[in-house]
Amino acid sequence: MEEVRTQVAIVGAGPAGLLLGHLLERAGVANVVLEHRSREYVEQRVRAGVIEYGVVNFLEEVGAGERLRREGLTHHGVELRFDHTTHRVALSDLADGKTITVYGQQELVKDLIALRLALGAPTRFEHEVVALEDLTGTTPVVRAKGPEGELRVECEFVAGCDGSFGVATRSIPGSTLRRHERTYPFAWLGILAEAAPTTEELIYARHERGFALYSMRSPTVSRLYLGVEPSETLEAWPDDRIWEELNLRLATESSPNVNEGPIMERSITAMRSVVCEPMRYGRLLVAGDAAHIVPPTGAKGMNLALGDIRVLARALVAQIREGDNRLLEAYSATCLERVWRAEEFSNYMTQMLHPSNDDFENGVQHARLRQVVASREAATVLARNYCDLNGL
Ligand code: RFL
Ligand code: PHB
Repeated sequence: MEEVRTQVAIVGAGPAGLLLGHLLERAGVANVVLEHRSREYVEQRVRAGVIEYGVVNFLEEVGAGERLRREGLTHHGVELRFDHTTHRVALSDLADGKTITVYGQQELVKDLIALRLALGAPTRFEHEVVALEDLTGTTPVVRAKGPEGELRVECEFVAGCDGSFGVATRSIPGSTLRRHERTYPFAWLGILAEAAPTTEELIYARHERGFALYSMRSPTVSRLYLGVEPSETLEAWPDDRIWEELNLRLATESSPNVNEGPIMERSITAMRSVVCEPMRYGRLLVAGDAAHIVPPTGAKGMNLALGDIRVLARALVAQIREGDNRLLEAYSATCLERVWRAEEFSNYMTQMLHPSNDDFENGVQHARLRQVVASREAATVLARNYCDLNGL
């Protein structure tokens, strides 16, 4: 068995774990990243696409935003489509000039891995963490299984950045952990297609047949989603059916069709809201999807994860380098305040845009949508939350 000592053991090389590793490296705090999957796998995993204004600025400030600034697509508005009519929400006008940036999550993951490898920071891909031990003692231990056998990491702190199915939150005793959860009666079927985006801005559509979202990754790649039943399978959705449904749900009189092209990637994701409290247990700190999940309708998941890391990196550096524990003591409460705001916004967007079987609910959805397009105050709240909820 191989044995390693470090100051912070980071479980997971998603956006959260990689950004934490980067910030700790910059501050001279020794750390090891342990990732279950291969480098190729995490660099290809297609997920989020929208990065908030403050998060983009923060990434740039810490030296991780160079390609993001160059290749990311800056958007000043989004469209809300319902009752076969499209309404533009002028995000920048309503949110003090702020914008959002469309940039694939896996591109940010590639950038952070490249920075890490350039600094020679220890990164163990294909190492599955199987146990976290002595979390309430002074020297916690992380045990992992890798291609060459077992690895034992002794550290001062463990950062659980291992996503929603990881080992970190499961290591918090049930008597300490409170889990708040809601499951929605729909899922998203997402595709990535080699097709030039039909529009310049994202379109969130509420149609009687279900939800649809038009997004993109580059001038030649479109990213689209359909709201489907949670029990749906990809086998039931051949390419023709996907395009037909997207066209039906997104059509307006002035733009009746979306650009079609070969589908490069497809998946179905269930929609859930989850908050785990507290986000700390002894010397274990959890961040990102490991601690909370939002339905993707508000585009908040990755932004929240990166927001947690900004708080966590400062707290760990203050504790380890200066012996100051105040930020670490406040870590969970500081994050949860922002997490619940993101949960509220994601829930609001989800409930407003996915038609229901319940007619009362549909009436409420219409009232909400009409309020957003008719009231500058309502649109301002949406725009501010959409562009910069994390306010980094
Ligand atoms: P991740 O990205 O899941 O990374 C966790 C990593 O931990 C590894 N791991 C382990 N490693 C070692 N040992 C173990 N035992 C391990 N168990 C797990 C995993 O392999 C993985 O590499 O979590 P992180 O870093 O917290 O990042 C969170 C984001 O990935 C997530 O919130 C977003 O993708 C959510 N999301 C969106 N967020 C946005 O901000 N904007 C969006 O536009 C947006 N769109 C989306 C989304 C998520 C989606 N899906 C697929 C859930 C659209 C979709 C469809
Ligand atoms: C995406 O581009 O993948 C995307 C955009 C907006 C969302 C969710 C996902 O709300």
